[in-house]
Amino acid sequence: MRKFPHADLYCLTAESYSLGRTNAEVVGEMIAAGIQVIQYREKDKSMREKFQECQKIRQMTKAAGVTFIVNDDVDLAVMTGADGIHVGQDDLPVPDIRRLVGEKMIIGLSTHSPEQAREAERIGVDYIGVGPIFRTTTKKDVCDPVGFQYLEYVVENIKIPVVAIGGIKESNVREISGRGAKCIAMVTEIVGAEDIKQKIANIRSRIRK
Ligand code: TZP
Ligand code: MG
Repeated sequence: MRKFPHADLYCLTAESYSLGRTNAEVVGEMIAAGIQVIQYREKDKSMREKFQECQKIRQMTKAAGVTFIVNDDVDLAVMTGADGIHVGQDDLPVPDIRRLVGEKMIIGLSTHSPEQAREAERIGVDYIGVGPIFRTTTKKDVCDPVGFQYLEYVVENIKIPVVAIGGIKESNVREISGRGAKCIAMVTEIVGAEDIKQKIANIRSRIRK
């Protein structure tokens, strides 16, 4: 049965912020640091390039027992044997994705309001993204920050796992974990670190357990 793992941190790829390292190199560092969930998110490459990268990252994550999730492209997720697919509110509808991918695959959905979170639960989403918590420029066409009120709403009212995302850094992560977020996603703070292992250790030392 599909299952979103217990994980304190959820890491995403973004090669243009990775200081010249490839996505696969960055994923290798994340795995070495003990990260349990990794999402392939890459907006600037051809489908063929993304496919080849996902094949490689799938091998690496599988060997390490790490959950591998693909952003946006359901075909890429299915064809590379990913554990999950993550979509946004304007992507393909979740019930249709579920019909295509079956019961085993994890489906994650980005949400920005209590209504969207409740609907996600109703339609069988496995975990929700909650954000952006802070202003971020990593994602294009991103909406305004959702505010702590929405984060607190989901922590109190939503039973499926919640992943907080958007503008979260080593410097403010405690504020988010302190508000009850059990799983926290970061893009640039981690892929853009000179020493990814050290950065993850620093972040972990700040998360409220
Ligand atoms: N979804 C909501 S905000 C965001 C995504 C993918 C980008 C977060 O990037 P960063 O660098 O951690 O602010
Ligand atoms: Mg999307």
